[in-house]
Amino acid sequence: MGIDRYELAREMDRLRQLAMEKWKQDPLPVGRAAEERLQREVKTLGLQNHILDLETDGYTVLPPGKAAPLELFDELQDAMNQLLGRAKADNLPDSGLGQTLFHMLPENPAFEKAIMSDASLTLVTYLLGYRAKLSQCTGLIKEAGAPALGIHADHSAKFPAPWSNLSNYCVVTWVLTDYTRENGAVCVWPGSHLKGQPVPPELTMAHDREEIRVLEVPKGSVIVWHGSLWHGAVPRTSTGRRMTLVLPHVRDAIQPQELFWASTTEEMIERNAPRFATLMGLTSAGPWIQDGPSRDRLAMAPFGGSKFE
Ligand SMILES: O=C(O)CCC(=O)C(=O)O
Ligand SMILES: [Fe+2]
Repeated sequence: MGIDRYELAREMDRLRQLAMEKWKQDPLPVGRAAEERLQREVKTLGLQNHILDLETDGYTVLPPGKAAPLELFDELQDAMNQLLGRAKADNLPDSGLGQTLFHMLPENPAFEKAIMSDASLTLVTYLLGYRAKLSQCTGLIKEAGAPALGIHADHSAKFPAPWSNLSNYCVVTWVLTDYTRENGAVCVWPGSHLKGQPVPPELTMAHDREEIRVLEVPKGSVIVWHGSLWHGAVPRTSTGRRMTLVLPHVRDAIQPQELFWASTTEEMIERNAPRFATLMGLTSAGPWIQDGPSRDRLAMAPFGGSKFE
């Protein structure tokens, strides 16, 4: 027997009604208004240099204290450690990602705080617009001997190249343990997002090239990158654990990798700012079944043509 589609439509409608009530408290802008609101937010939060980094290098690092107090990083680390004991984490052996914990968001409210951090969310807005949706809430755990992660662009295996300068997917990575070369830090090829092409096969293991920068940044940092940026991770040689919270996002019309509407509760929507429901995909027009799109949700769509909607 399949999923009860009538019940599914009713459940989704219930969440979407609540999302719409929240939206009315803070409707998201379209057109010129989107750009103007974003400019104000960037200025208020002092993110101008990070925007320049995203333009020129394709990534930026929020230093400790900018996205959230260090206590939140401890909370996130504890939440992941608790999950490690009981959730499946061996989906992708030999991928270079380490142990992976998928769809952690409903397991602990600390993840909601990370997703809603003003500074990182504003950078997501810059890359994907106000209607960006969360695509994954995933934990990576690497131990001694973890191999290098091949250099890749996250737009690869999703969108055909050449890619325009627009980001359609971006990653926000919360550094929960210090990143050093020995600890298996993320590495990037600054400016490679402007190539608009996947990494050629002969460069996927070119971690030692001079163009590659290893991001040796302390716990408490948050790294944000454009979906076309070439990046990977160096191998972990030191003992102990490298722990990372990975929060990829997508533009409104793109299908997220994890089904957030399937685990979002009314309490989660209620206790967060209106944008949370949008991140969960609950203010997007689709997906629908026999109920079809609603006129109200179609009216919330990014119809003004600005990349910041
Ligand atoms: O932290 C890592 O090893 C890199 C993960 C990665 O490539 C990504 O999150 O897109
Ligand atoms: Fe990646």
